[in-house]
Amino acid sequence: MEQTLSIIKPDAVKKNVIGKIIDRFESNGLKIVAMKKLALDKATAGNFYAIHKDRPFFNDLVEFMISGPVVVMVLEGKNAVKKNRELMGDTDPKKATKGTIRADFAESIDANAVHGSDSLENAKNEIAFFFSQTEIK
Ligand code: IDP
Ligand code: MG
Repeated sequence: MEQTLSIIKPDAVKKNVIGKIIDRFESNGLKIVAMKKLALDKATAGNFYAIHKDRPFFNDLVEFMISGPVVVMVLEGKNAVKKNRELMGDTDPKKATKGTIRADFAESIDANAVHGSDSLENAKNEIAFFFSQTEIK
């Protein structure tokens, strides 16, 4: 069993598709073992995406992530990290395979509906960034 961090980003929350996105996870063998809805502040969003701080899109990414509430979840299942990335689809929704979350619910590379950890090591760090062990059941 693996755990990974998922975030439903502000664009998808605004579109009222939280339930539809969660259904993709639950229908594909991923269990929600922790979940909260919150509004990120600039410092928190910047720290979460610190790995991208030198990329040209960093400021836009942070502004986007604080533009509205997000839903942060820990997903658990077999090969959860890879499974979640498959369900999400390509970073650019225009390149994402039909039937993936980003192809179906996202508009653009900056407003792309979901975040998902890209490795088991990053998943552990990202889960610890948002949740204490007692919040994961
Ligand atoms: P990922 O979310 O598929 O893992 P990353 O490369 O880790 O993609 O980038 C993090 C986020 O930064 C993306 O989900 C997207 O919102 C934003 N992003 C990535 N590349 C670009 C870009 O070229 N232009 C604008 N935003 C981008
Ligand atoms: Mg990434």
